[in-house]
Amino acid sequence: MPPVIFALMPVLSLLREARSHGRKLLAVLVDPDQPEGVSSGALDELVHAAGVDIVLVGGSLLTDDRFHETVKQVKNVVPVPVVLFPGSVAQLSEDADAVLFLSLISGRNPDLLIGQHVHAAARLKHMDIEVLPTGYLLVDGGRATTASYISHTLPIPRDKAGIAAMTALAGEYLGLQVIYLDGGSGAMHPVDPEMIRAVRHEVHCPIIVGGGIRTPEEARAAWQAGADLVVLGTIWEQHPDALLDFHPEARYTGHR
Ligand code: 1GP
Repeated sequence: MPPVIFALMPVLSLLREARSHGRKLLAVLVDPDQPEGVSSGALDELVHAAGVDIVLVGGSLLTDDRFHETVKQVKNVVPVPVVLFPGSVAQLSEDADAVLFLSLISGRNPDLLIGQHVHAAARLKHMDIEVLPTGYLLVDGGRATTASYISHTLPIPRDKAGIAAMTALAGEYLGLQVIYLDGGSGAMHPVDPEMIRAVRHEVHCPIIVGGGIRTPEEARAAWQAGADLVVLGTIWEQHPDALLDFHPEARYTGHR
């Protein structure tokens, strides 16, 4: 008998379906620039044990050339969608299931609003990969982050929920299908739940939140405020076992 191959649900459908059922999703971010590289076995175990729904791969700056190798390695071991979170047009790979096609709408750098995208489009049209039009908002997380430095943009002040909400709404009016609120990797403070709530109040599309989330309580606060997908980067890189505390049973919030 031929092997049964399970097709993965498109990522946008996964996000929308979760949103409509109030099911909260968890993603881990694999930075291809980690000095040791990724341990595939450890990643596979963790993704299973912690019930991770999506694995993101990408970084603001790559100092090494392990990107393609990392995407392949991750895709080979995890049973969930692998989604690119590209810091530049160099971070596109056909081996992934989807790509966050990011427009940095919190900033005013034209190259990251519609610039790099033109180059990316020319490559993506030859790839069999789902493209997710994503409004990306950098939010001040208490320290300068690589994302903000590299992108030449100012993050939205942490206490200006209204700016974030109107920026996200403008993004949705422009046709973006997903909003990503990011304090930047290693942020001192996660995005304030008040800001997530304000954005949730204005937009209908799925909301991703990441940056500085280290505890299940912080993740839960983000989910309760309206995040559909929470992204963990630094915490699982530094303490992989900590991921087990984010198990799905701890996730139900009853909030949409
Ligand atoms: C950054 O949202 C991600 O873009 C993850 O951030 O590394 O702080 O978890 P952390």
